Amino acid sequence: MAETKQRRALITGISGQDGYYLTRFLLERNYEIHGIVSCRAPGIGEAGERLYYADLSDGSNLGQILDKANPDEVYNLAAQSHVRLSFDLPQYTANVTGIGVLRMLDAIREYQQRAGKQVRFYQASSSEMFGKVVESPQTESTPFYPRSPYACAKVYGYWQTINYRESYDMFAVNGILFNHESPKRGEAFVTRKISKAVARIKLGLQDKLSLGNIDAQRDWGFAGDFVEAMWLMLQRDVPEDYVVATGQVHSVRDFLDASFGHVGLDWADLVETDQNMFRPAEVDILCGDASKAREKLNWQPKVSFEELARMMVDHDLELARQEAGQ
Ligand code: NAP
Ligand code: G4F
Repeated sequence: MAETKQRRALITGISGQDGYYLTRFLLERNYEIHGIVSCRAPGIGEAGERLYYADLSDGSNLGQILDKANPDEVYNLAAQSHVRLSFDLPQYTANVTGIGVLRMLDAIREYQQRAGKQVRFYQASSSEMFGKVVESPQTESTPFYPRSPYACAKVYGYWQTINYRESYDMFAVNGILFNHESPKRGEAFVTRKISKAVARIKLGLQDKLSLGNIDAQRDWGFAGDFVEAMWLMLQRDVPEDYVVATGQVHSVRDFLDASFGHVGLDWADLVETDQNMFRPAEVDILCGDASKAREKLNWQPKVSFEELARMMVDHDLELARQEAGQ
């Protein structure tokens, strides 16, 4: 029987939430994983054999990394991904989250010529691009109305991905992913901020939780489900862009209900408002229509909103117990 060649994936942003789940997903499929970590990662100069230091604000070593990794698939997950922070760091966010995509695409275009092979490229595009939504639910053909420097940068990356696909016949796709969360979610994002606070309040390690706009509504899914869709997009014969979403909308208040309720607490007296958490321009509501992903990729989410909240709180309870020495 002919042996199938082991495929190689290069993941930027491998240390982030999605990098964690995608790495595990691809390892289960026998991929050889190579990852790019930023200069903020610990152990500078001591990265393992398949980890490379690079910064998407500086394209100088991306070509060398591609030569070493020799990937069949590249997943571009690296970004300054915090929307609120992007208002404080708009130029940095444009450079990394926007022009960083161009740097990756260009490095891959040149690498393909050197190596004489085609690479499949996934760009982590975002539902934030729909911003002040012009229709609901949002599909692949809904016009964008970005409401933050982050969203503007993502729109730039989205169009460069299409531009390189059409100009240079590259297999480059955008996954337009709606919010997805997990126990690996960064602690500055609202769901994780809540689940961590629930656990610490329950164990007496914290008194209050400060939040911004709790009326905001999102289409929240589980990151472990969403990384499968990234991979499926790269397995198609034709490169196309896909919305990935659950189609279910919940408010931050709903997440408070589900997570505090899971440990038998009422959040009404425990949550206070912090004006610093409000954004100069807010995205009030997002709701995705993932019909195309369902039909063409045979993809669907498995974890419900309530299960997600419970999973995150249970994980943070374990961390809080360790913190409390229990
Ligand atoms: P995340 O946890 O914030 O991870 C971002 C990753 O990017 C981290 O590994 C980070 O490494 C790296 N990074 C940041 N700045 C960098 C730079 N200048 N050069 C190189 N690497 C850099 O994000 P995530 O939730 O996994 O999301 C993955 C991608 O999907 C991001 O592009 C995000 O914008 C996009 N997205 C996310 C969602 C969502 O709901 N999670 C939805 C739609 C799109 P360091 O920590 O070392 O800086
Ligand atoms: O958790 P968030 O910070 O996520 P946001 O802004 O929706 O962005 C996330 O999802 C995008 C996909 O649509 C990604 F592209 C992006 O990279 C990121 O992963 O905030 C969610 C909502 C917002 O409306 C925010 O105003 O929660 C509201 N919120 C209320 N209080 C808060 C807080 N958000 C944060 N981060 N912290 C608060 O204290």
